[in-house]
Amino acid sequence: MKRIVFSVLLTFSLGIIAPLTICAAPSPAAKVAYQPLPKPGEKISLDANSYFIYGFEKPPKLGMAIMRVDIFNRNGKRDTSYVVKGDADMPSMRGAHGNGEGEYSLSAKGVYLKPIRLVMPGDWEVTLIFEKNGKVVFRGAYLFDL
Ligand SMILES: [Cu+2]
Repeated sequence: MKRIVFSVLLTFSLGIIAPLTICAAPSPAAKVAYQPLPKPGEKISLDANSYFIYGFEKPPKLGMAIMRVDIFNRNGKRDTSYVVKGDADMPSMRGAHGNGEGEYSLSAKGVYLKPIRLVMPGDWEVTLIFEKNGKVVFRGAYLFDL
């Protein structure tokens, strides 16, 4: 008799707890919004004072590719005061190839660079996150087919 009561209680409490847990978790879509980026090579406004240009160093193919970001002030001078981060993943298999929001390294010439592993042909998304003084000022996503 005790066992039956226990299992009834267990079923009851699981039924209550499970939906609460699901509701408490934020949905991935609501987390952050990425602005769709125009095609590589175009000037994209970052904030009132600066813009950036992004693109692969060479046309991307399977394997390693280098993503490059150049940031300039409105007066045309290179701006290296930002922190650039980002990931690369396949939207159709979200999470399968992502490596987290890795930081771009700044070259001696002031170019932001990051190696990106393109391990499969198909749809890809490269995200770019720009931070200034510890705050995110821009999030963009570049979608392309490999
Ligand atoms: Cu894949």
